[in-house]
Amino acid sequence: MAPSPIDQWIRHDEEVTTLLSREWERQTTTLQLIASENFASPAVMAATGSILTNKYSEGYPGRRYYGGNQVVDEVEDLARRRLTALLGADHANVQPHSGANANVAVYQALLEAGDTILAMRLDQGGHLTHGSPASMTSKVWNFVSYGVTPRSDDPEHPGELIDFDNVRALALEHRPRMIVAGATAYARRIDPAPFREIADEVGALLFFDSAHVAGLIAGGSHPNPVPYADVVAFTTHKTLRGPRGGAIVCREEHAKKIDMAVFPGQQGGPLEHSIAAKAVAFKEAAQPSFSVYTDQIVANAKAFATALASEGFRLVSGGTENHMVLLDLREFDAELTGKVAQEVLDRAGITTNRNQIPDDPRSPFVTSGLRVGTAAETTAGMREGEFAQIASLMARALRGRDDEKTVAQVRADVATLCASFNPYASFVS
Ligand code: DSN
Repeated sequence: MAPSPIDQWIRHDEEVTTLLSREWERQTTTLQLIASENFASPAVMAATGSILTNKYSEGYPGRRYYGGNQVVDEVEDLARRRLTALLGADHANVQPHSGANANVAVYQALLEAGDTILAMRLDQGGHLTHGSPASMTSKVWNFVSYGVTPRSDDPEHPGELIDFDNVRALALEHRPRMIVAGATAYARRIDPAPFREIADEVGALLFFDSAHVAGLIAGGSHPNPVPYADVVAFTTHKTLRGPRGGAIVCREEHAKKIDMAVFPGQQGGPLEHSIAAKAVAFKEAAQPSFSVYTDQIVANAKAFATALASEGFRLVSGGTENHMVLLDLREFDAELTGKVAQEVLDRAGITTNRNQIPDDPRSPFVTSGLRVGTAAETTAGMREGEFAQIASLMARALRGRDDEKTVAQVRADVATLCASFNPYASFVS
């Protein structure tokens, strides 16, 4: 088994060392296609594992409830400065432990319990925190949900796109206090301008949840919602390629309320080791090479989508303009569910996640869809040719799913491909 470079620090704990080595092996010998994952840089991982994990620092720079925060204050200030510069925002809060926390903090900061929020429905591409019945958000606020346009098989006029007529009609009918733009399973570019227009028409706040596309925005591959939205929240570990966590940027007028909602509203002590790692990631994302990277993510997704379509998969929304492709499996094989596809692909060394598609007749646990993304393997150096190859590997494994030999052969081919694209090759001496 390949050694993990961090083994040396924990070799006295054999059980954890063994588990980390196994995960190292899994991540570097199989394909990582989960659209919300990426390979963080060694610098990001080093900061995440740094001495800052020892420090309690409830509060904000210059206003802490504990002593000894002179250095931590500088770390957090650096992260905030880098983030406001990266996105051109007035104010940044880098403390949210996750994207879900960040979203709830936004609602808590700017709304009263019971207020109406207009957001995208989970099965149409929205996030759990956009008012899913399973999320606490739906118990506190009154969510009204918009969706996507009906399916269309006309390549000139694709369907399953955000239905702005529906957004506007619902906004006029329900007069929400807030409109949420942003999605978790939507392969098209989300333009903030029409959302702002509708929000202005009904006097609503605009919250852009850019969890998935924050990196594409930072790299300039997608439009920046900051000039349009009152508040923008995101995760730092998806296309942005930082440590696992969340962040919020907002207009100055909302800054105090946002800060109060994150701490003490939602959280206690911030994770300053993660905040240092966020600072590292924001600096990495500000480099010209990051724009090259995010453009490549999108180009790879387009090539992947084309190759998957030629294997017989139906592309939800007719294609992709971001880092993900959402597949409707029913035309490839009417019997194949997302759950089975995910399990077969796992056996073949291809990591994906099942996902509901718009108007999915199957439950969220079974699904008719599969979501794949290109951010991680683009970090590993893969280009359009490799993604075309991956589409063919996926189709082979799924067609031959009842034959263990076929699945094993795909797994071997995946390992061969991954051997040339180890994201940490230069990190392992
Ligand atoms: N919704 C998860 C995802 O996109 O994978 C993250 O919250």
